[in-house]
Amino acid sequence: MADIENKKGVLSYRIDGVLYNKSFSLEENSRIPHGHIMLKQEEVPTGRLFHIVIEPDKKAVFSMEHFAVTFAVHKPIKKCFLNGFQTWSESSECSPWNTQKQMNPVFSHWITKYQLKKYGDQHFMSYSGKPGEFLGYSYGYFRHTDETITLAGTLTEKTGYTIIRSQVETDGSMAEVSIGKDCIGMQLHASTEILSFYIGNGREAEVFKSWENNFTERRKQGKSATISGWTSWYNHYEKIDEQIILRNLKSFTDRGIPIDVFQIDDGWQGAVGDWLKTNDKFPNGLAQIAREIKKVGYIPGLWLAPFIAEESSFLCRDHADWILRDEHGLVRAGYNPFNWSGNFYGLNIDHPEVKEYLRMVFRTVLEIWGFGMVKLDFLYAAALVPRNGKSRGQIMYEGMEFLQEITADKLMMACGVPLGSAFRKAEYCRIGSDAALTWEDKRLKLLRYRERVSTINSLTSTIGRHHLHKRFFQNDPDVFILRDENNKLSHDKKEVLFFVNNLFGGLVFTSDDINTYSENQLKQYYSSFPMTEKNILSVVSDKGLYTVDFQIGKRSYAAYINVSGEFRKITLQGDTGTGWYSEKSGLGQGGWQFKLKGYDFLCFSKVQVRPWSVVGTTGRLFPASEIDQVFNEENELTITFKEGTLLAGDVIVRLPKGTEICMINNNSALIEVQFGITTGRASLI
Ligand code: 9PG
Repeated sequence: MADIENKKGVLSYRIDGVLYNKSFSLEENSRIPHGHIMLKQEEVPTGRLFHIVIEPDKKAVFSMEHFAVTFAVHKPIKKCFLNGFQTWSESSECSPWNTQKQMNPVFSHWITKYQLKKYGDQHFMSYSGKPGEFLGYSYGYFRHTDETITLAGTLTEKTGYTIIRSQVETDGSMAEVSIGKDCIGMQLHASTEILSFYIGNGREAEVFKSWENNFTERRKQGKSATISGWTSWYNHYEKIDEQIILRNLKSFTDRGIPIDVFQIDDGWQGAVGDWLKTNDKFPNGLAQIAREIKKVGYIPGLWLAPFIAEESSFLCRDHADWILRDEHGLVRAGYNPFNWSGNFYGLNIDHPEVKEYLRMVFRTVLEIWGFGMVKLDFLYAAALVPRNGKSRGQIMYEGMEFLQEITADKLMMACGVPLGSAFRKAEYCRIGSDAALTWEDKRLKLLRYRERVSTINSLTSTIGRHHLHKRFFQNDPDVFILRDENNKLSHDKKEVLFFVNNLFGGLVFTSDDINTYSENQLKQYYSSFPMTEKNILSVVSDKGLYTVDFQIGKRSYAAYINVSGEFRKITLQGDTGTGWYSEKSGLGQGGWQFKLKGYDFLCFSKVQVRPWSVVGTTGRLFPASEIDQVFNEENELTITFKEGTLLAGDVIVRLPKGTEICMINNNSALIEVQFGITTGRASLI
């Protein structure tokens, strides 16, 4: 911790209308007008935990305006990451000299004035736009030149959004970090722990582990599994009906594909807000469809946006008092004339009738209709305005607690939510923007709209936020697309997206109609089964080229992913004694150089030193990840596959030097020697 220097804290608050701006020490408790600041610090592996309490004097009520503490980090900085406001906000590592510019001011003015989009933080936060100044929420880190990381991460978002600002010297030599709360609207009557966070420096895996271990809240129901599935949105959008759903369901069951979840997205409901009634495209209701889905062994999933209502809904007409208001009237959460009737509004989730209604909705969906998973969307809308003495983040947190309660033992996937408020509340959480039918939305990118629907935007955040995966929920990278029709993505781009989602995702969905798949597309889809847990060890990003070290079980892998449009040079890791295998390039060794074309990737499995170990398999996204066990009896090998393996290809096994004959699952193997590595290859089909 020698490199992290405590600077000071600052706060602003009003008491009976009088404004106090104070600074305080981070070394000892302080007396402030009408109260005290109490500090608790605790040393933990790689860093320190801070718990900061404001204790108002008897009868004093603090109306909070600002609260932050600052540190100096004295260590050269290569890269900087600050987590974006919510699910859809683009988040990735950047260089110290980069600028984080606010949305184009004219665009921002229009969308704020007419309340067209309230997805981002532009309506309450300002960005300086100066080189080296970055702002984010809940967590952020520096990657130093000595390969360590300095990480700041919230320990709870109960008292609101944790805001992290960093000011990095543009030469990267050092930085100042401030960690604070969005506390506008917060009223303190009693002793309150306003800020608690971890800050530390060390090896990447260790600092993230330390943060994770000290995060205050526990999980609802232990760890959830990595799952695959189908969702209706990214092919049919809101134009779904009963036939489309059942036809797609059949395309999976006809082929015996072992997906976990089959999910109906937006388009089934009477209106956004009217969740108890289906529209006339679902004349038989949803209970029957959920039953059909369960019957074939999949978990039925359903999309809802519980904290919003569109203007044409009965909810808006009959319960105008349920809609969120501020001093200007009803609070719009956005405008969507394409899929919905136009304006949609946030609900006042403090209203007892709203809570009662939502309880009834969830009881109906989960217990009467029988859905086992819900995708809960547009959640940010509950917390657009501070109210009732609570900050935005406090309201968001309470909203997530409420959803956790009413989803009970069913699976929740959260979307359109400030991520920190969903930590350990949802089993699955979308961590990027929507994927699109094109690669990028160039117009919205120019306007610096971070929440834009765009495939490369989604992919960037999927990689950028990978650290959250399995620590706070399972990451949902959004869908892959392999189909030919109804999209403009090139073949290569689709393959990269498919690989990235399978590598980083804890929930791997598609919306493709797999009936339209060619033989090759089916093979490719099958190559991702069975779904396996990946353990990401490191990600190095270099202008669109990502080098990822990871493990599946005990097997080590290296992937090179090029999302830039240009050729990139890659070098296989290790010395010449390190063997690597990929289907595209065959056997290679450490030091080998490859040219990777734009929008391409290579995935290598590391050759084990032990004879009789599997080097790789063909027809797999992750070579050899489908192998369960290898039994060997005098050069006769029996190889078994994990449950859920859909296609067997060739298997390549390392053999002892000089082996001349080998049988693999009763096929005689083709023996080869390359770089001193003897292998046997046989087809297992
Ligand atoms: C359903 C969809 C899908 C999707 C969600 C969410 O207008 N917009 O900018 C906009 C942004 C995101 C969005 C829809 C509209 O997507 O992420 O998976 O469920 O809602 O309406």
